Amino acid sequence: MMTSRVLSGVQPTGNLHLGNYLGAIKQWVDIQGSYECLFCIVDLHAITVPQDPKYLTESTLDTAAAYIACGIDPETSVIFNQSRIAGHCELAWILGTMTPLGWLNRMTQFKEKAGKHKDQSGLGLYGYPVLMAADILLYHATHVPVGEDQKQHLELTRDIAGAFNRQYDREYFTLPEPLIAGPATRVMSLRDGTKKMSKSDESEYSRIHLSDDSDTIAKKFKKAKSDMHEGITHDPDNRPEATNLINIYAAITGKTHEQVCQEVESMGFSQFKTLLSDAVIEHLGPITTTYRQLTDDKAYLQSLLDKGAENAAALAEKNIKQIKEIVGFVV
Ligand code: AQP
Repeated sequence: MMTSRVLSGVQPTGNLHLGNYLGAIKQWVDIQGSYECLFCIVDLHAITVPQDPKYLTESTLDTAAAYIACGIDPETSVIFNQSRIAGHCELAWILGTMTPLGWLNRMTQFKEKAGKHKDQSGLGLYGYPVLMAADILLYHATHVPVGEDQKQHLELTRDIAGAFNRQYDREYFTLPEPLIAGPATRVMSLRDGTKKMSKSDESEYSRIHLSDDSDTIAKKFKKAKSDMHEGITHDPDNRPEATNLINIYAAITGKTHEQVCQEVESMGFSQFKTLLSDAVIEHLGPITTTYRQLTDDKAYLQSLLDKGAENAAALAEKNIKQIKEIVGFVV
């Protein structure tokens, strides 16, 4: 029987936020007992926009700490950083040769990140989705838990896997399934309910960091954008900010949207924000404490990534050899 294997990752581009946690890492924790799991720190993706080398190193170790603090068990899941495994780049090149430019031109993340400066953007940023396809296919992952923003890249991964299978006339790659679950698959900025919460937003008040202390979390929710409507209702089209706060509250408390809506419909924003920030502080408290302890122990984090790279390499090397043989390379 084929192994059900999960691969997912986060870029070490700064402090992780509530969107990374609710959209991705919390889902990883929930499913880690049901799949063979590989959780990657995607440093090759991170350098598709310029990074300070010292900060990248620190951020990579901190991301490993965050994974464990959130509840990933390093004894049963493989935690590693992408650049240690040469197969990611090797497979990305092979897959790039069968990815039509038309497919890449449709990718909204590139359009958003490159903005008006498309011609000045690097080839790496443009080819980001091909590298992501390689990350997943290198390990023959069957399931990929991600936030809603990565759905389009996952669809492209399936298309690229299909292109490889057609080109070499065999069902070599299984098409991976996205796992986009929970009530907060797309957490929005606290300053603008129509914009994704992200590490690169200029405003610190747009996001809650996993390392924020209680006072900071309370302050950020207090300043979160609200609207002029009565009560609190889930209405994505007309009330993006209220809807976002409801989604966060549901995901943090494990309640359904319906339960939350009943609980908060007659509240004003101020009362609801206090309820929400108390719930988030209580949930994140133990995560933040463990995270701070772990980030102080660089030697442990380094040894964890060494062991993870060894385990990931065992799988990757076997698979990339097979792939090269299919392509016709002398190995
Ligand atoms: N706002 C979000 N809501 C739900 N899930 C999210 N993810 C990211 N943001 C949200 C999920 O987290 C995983 C890692 O994504 P990433 O490393 O690309 O995180 P990011 O914060 O989007 O990174 P950046 O560099 O800050 O990106 P931009 O340039 O958008 O600002 C993925 O599973 C993602 O779905």
